[in-house]
Amino acid sequence: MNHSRSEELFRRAQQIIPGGVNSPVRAFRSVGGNPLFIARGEGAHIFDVDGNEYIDYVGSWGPLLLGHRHPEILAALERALRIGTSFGAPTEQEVELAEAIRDAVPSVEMVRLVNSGTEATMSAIRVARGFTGRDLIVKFEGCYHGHVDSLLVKAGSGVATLGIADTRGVPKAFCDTTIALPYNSPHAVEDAFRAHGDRIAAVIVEPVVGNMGCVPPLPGYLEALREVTARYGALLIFDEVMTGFRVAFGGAQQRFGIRPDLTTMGKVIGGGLPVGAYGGRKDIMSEVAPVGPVYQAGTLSGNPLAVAAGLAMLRHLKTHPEIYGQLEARAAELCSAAPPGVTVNRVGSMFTFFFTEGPVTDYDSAKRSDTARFGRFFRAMLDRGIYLAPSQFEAAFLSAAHSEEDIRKTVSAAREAFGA
Ligand code: KE4
Repeated sequence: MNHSRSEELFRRAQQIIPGGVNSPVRAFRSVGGNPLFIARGEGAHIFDVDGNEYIDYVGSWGPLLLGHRHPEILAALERALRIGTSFGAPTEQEVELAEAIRDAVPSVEMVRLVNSGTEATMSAIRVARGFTGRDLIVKFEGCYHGHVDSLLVKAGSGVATLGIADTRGVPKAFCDTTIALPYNSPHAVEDAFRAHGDRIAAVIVEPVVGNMGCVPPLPGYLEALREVTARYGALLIFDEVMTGFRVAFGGAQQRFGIRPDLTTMGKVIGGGLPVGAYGGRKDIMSEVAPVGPVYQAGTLSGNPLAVAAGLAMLRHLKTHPEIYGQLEARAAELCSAAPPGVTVNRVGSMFTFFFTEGPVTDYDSAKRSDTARFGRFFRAMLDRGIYLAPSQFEAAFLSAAHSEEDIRKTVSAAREAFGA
């Protein structure tokens, strides 16, 4: 494949943007080679600036559950453009999106819209601290909750891919208020609460991890988190930025039947535009300014264009519940292509091929993957027109736009690539 235009743009980009990208994982650093610059997307496909076509399994890292340029989302954006782009004042559609989220997510009684998943998690932990009057936050190694200073402690996702145990620039004091535990270990959580229980404000967890690669909760794990947090008067925060509206219409909390105190969301609820949200119990959300003493704000929060796209997305998912069964079946068919020696973790339409014997149940087992072999597999698939997540420690995503033909092509490409 000719990538000369991407290479030219990458050279230019690196002069002015750190690493030539606006988010580290896009730089393809852990898979070798240069990133592709994308010219346009259509359905389940993307086209790079050299005219090469790919079946897209990144989907903008989760938001594009309906694929690129879904007509209902484009129509909603065109309608929104006719009234303006931003007012910095409340609009009816923001109320409609908040109501659509409340109606879909079992534990959400009130919700605040923000502009990214990072803002959602940063705000949720501040509210948890304000509500409980406690300082400590528990998170899990390999989980990533956005680039929140105090949560970039042994984080997963970009940090794991870049091999940085912790990031520079975060004062030790911030790390001292964060306890990082192994995922899928109820004993580790029990021990932490036994030692610090009355100082822990909240546990924040990806109920299905996407950011060390896809790692599902072991049976009983989420129940154990729910029980121990309730027992010690700490809050349980489900970070559903990735799983929300993806692993079920009501998110992982609906799929696994757990009721967290707060939920953070993003990605799908913006339909490809910048939207984040945090919400949950009314008594907790009533702590948020201007009604309560916990401050949080945002110039473009509830932006009319982003809200229009998000609302169109949620309305489409609500009226087409069959999408979730279709995603389940096609993702299962796709993952059947993995050979022995490759561990496939999948929940719904998010999945990862780990190049290790497995099982992969936490960060330590995920890190045993052969990342060089993953890199070769990634490039072999790219050469065959399949665009996977450019990192062993990321989830790939199937959309409702992926056809049976796309799946067949991908399975045969994977069989060749695994062989190579
Ligand atoms: P954003 O601030 O990137 O919108 O959301 C942060 C975030 C929070 N919580 C979870 C569970 C997330 O997965 C994310 C962001 N996910 C990464 C993908 N691993 C976004 C891709 C990127 O960083 O470029």
